[in-house]
Amino acid sequence: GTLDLEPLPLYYGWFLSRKSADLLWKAKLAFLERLGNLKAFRKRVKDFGMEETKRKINLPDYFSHRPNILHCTTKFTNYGKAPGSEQYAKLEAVKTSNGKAFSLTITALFVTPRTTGARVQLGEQELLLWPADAEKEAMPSENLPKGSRAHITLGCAEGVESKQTGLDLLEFVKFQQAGTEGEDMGELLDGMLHYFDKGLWMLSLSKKIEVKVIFSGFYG
Ligand code: ACK
Repeated sequence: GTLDLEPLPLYYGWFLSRKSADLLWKAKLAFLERLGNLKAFRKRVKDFGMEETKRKINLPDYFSHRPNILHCTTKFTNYGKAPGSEQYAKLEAVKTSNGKAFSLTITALFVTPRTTGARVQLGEQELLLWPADAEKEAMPSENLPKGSRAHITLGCAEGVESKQTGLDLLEFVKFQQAGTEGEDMGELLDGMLHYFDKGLWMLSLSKKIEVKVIFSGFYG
């Protein structure tokens, strides 16, 4: 018919399989436990609103808002109210990918005073589902690579919305684009820990984590 009554979802994204979500959750907990116990971290917690301490910092508690389902948002459509929603929903890639399985590559875990998340490296197939303006929308004055906002939110501090995780990731990307890799803090678990300014910590994984996901809309 002429009326398009199909409602748009709250957002589109890749949803982790139960097994992959468990795996990533464990990696996150191990990272937070180790980071919170690291002297270098305990000395640099001003931006987290804390005082330098000799005691272990409970980061899992600090990031008290935990997502129910682990996912990587591609497009926040807000039931069609967000700009560009209709166009996105009409993309050939979006229509044909609904319910399809993908594999996502996680290259790093990060912590900021606001959020903790996983950095996702998108391949060619995945980039077809990535909105052209995702990075520009977040940082209009920057020219950041397509897909550089891709992330999985793993936790937010009290009073912080999960949308912040992608914005925080772009803060790291901005540093890296400017040729700053951060201060080398040595090896931690299965990766190299780097400290950037203002409470930004990134663990670059030496062994990337592959997660199984399904692309679909989330209606809430
Ligand atoms: O953790 P996230 O990527 O951040 O997943 C959730 C999901 O959509 C449902 O809320 C993300 N989100 C919320 N608002 C926006 C927005 N304006 N732009 C991009 N992503 C958003 C949020």
